[in-house]
Amino acid sequence: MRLFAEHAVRRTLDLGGQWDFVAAPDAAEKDSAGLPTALPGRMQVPACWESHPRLRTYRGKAWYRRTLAQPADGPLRLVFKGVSHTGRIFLDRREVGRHYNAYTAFEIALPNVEAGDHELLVEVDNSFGPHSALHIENDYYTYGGITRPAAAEFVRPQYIRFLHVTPRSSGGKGWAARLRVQVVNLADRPAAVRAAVELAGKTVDLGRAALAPASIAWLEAEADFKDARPWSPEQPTLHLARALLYAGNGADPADDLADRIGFREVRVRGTEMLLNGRPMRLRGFNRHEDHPTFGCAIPVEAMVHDMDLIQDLGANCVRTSHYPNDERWLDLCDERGLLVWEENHARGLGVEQMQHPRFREQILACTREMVEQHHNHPSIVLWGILNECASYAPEGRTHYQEQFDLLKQLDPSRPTTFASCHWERERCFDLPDVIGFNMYPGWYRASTAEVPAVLEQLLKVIESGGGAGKPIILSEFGAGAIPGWRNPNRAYWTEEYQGDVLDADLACFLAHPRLAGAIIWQFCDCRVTCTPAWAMCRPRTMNNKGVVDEYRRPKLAYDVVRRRFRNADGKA
Ligand code: ADA
Repeated sequence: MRLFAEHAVRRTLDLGGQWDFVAAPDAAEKDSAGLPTALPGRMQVPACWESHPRLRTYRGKAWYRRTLAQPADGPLRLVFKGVSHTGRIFLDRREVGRHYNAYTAFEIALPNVEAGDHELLVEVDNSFGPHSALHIENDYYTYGGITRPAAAEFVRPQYIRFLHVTPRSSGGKGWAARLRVQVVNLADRPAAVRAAVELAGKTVDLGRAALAPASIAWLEAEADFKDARPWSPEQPTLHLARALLYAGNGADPADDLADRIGFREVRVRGTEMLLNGRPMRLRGFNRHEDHPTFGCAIPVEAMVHDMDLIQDLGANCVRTSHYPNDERWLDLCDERGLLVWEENHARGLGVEQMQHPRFREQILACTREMVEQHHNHPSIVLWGILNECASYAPEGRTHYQEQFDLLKQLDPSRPTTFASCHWERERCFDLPDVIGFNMYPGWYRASTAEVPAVLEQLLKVIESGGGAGKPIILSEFGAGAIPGWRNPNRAYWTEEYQGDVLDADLACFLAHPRLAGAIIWQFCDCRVTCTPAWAMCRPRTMNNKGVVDEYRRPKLAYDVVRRRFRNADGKA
């Protein structure tokens, strides 16, 4: 399920492949609980159901079913890396778990499942409605299906849930790291365990713990890794960290969990961001997980193609607008040295939407899951929240404050940010470590000739609005171009005009001493929710601001951006 093996001890079964399937309107026979008894279709896992010719715009419920063979009486851990938007999981028709939000993983750990065949049924719902505060009609498409990998894990009653490694440089004396392992006791009686972590040629003992029945505990230790080779975009050296869990006085591990880590440190110093003590300036792309064939369930081979294009363009970073990404994409970023701004799932929510009765619970869960699940990726250098939400209002500010507090509590090692678009109205510039701002000179406001003046105006607003002395990233800018529409009149929507806008933007932003980054909106054209409101400003019902189109065919802007990015100071 990752780009490397996570387990040598734990037995796992990849649940990928063809499942039985039925969409709600076609489910003729149901049991007394309303679950279908006949699932005559077939659907791939992972995939979006919109990839199927009959379900291209289907919004609603659907069911997936397969048989699962439990090898022996004992625990079963089901792991879903992404079900879009809501998943309810049934084992032998009994609901065993549920999860909301397409973009984070969840587990269902059952202490005792009988040996033999079981029916695994998953109800998936991608509808909008009062149950959903984050998935709403929006400027991107939210698909349906089991869209990321899934697995069954035949764990022991005690297993490792998380391994978190936090590296830090020990002031010129090499590297050190904090090692934390979260252990779950599924049994209804106490258990004694011991944990260790193997990393960079060392085995570090994390000590013993007496676990209460049905409980969770952290074991941790600090250790030096003086000579470890650091991770950087130029030399993205990864180390395999492997947590081992021993039951009682056992000499053989009862469970294991591996992850890849990089020794690197991100800090903010005044208006600069530092990576391993050296100034880091971001130049890159916002990227939606979207593809005309695969929807958001992009296969690794197609992710690699995106990575090849992004790096060919000379970018060094990607922003996961506007939700946590597939961890295999993050694995690739780790391997290829692409820096990541990862953010939680929210785009453009106004005051009323942030007061939705489910908003707080759903966004806090998403934030927590994102940070817990992606803690080890060295490529992630910024945690972001709440793109263009109501940070201009006191009600909104309360949420920003709470989420920044949560981020710092979960991971104090990374700087925090959010992307605003509110100019003088903004009330939250004082909260994050790094300021992000989205603006579209030459598109929604001003002309290309006015780019430098608009930037100076923005800098003043930020300095006087609470952001003085902090690093500033222009987190979105760009223009729409209908692929293939070229016209010497260089009018709106032509590929020529998009190139002109990005050329003017990058000439100004990349060289500007006050900016710590410039991130183009966007890498590829993406599908949007088809409502009259969006359709009227989104020709093809696509957001057409990609530098490549949805099939990744370069527009004229590709070469413009490539020239600018490849000269880091922005000279063409
Ligand atoms: C906003 C928003 C993006 C996208 C963009 C646009 O800044 O954050 O998601 O909608 O505008 O294309 O207008």
